[in-house]
Amino acid sequence: MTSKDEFSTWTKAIQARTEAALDQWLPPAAMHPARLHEAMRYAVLGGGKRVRPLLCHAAGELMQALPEVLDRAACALEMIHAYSLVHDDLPCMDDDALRRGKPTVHVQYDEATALLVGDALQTQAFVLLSEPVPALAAGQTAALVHELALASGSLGMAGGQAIDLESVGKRLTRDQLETMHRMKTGALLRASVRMGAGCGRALVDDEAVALDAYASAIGLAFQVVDDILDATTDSATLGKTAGKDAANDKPTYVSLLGLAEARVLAEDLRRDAHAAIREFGSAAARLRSLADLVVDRIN
Ligand code: GRG
Repeated sequence: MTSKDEFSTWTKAIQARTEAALDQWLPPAAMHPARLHEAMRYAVLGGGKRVRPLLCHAAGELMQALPEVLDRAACALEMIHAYSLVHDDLPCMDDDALRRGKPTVHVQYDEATALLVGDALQTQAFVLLSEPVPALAAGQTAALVHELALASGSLGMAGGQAIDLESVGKRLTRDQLETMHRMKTGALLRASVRMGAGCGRALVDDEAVALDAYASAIGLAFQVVDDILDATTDSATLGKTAGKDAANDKPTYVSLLGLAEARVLAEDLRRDAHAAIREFGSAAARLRSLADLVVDRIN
């Protein structure tokens, strides 16, 4: 098997085990209140690239974490991510009708249900993550909860979203745009790497710095690529409405730098991500391939 085939087999296996674990850890659709539980499952299951679980498992494997423990962190991350998409699609935010190739939750159900789906997914993530498991010391569990809460809140994803909403129609400097994206998208991707590693053995200083530099580069690359895809790809391929950034007069890497320079930046960030984990050698091959997976979506 080539290393490319091996990586593709691994990604499919992690995506499948994440789907199965999410299915198990979400309340059954028939459980009272059934409409809410059905809508939560609609928002989470059967779609998405599962990038955060992939990062979590790859970083965790590097630190010899147990796969069953990583499933828990991966599903908590994915529930937070799914909640953010449901709320982002609401009419009071991005007002979108298409997500993962299907009608958004408020279109399929209604706005109040979509709001509650996001709320309940957020708390379900912490129910899952805070549950004591024999393989983790209590301090490790608390650190994981802290990491996810910090990445999701006003200093992370929710704060980034607030900046995003305030920025419509404005010109941001490159630093301001970077801060917004590091918070809105980067914080949860960084947490995916840090939580995966945090499920395993203790990190020595150099390892923590290296993983952080990797996560930081990949987090920003993800957003640069998302901006490029929004400007260059059709809705059917994306599974969500394309061209929305320009239509909504949102500052993006494409509007700031132009398409060609945005592509150069994505490649620079790929190189930064690879360089950051060089010292781990072949043990970090999957993290390396994940950086490629993120950037190669535009190629
Ligand atoms: C509502 C608190 C709150 C936050 C929303 C992440 C976010 C913040 C909004 C999503 C808006 C958006 C399209 C951002 C661009 C990058 C991004 C997160 C894309 C979607 O993530 P993917 O590509 O989605 O990982 P899948 O469907 O593959 O899981």
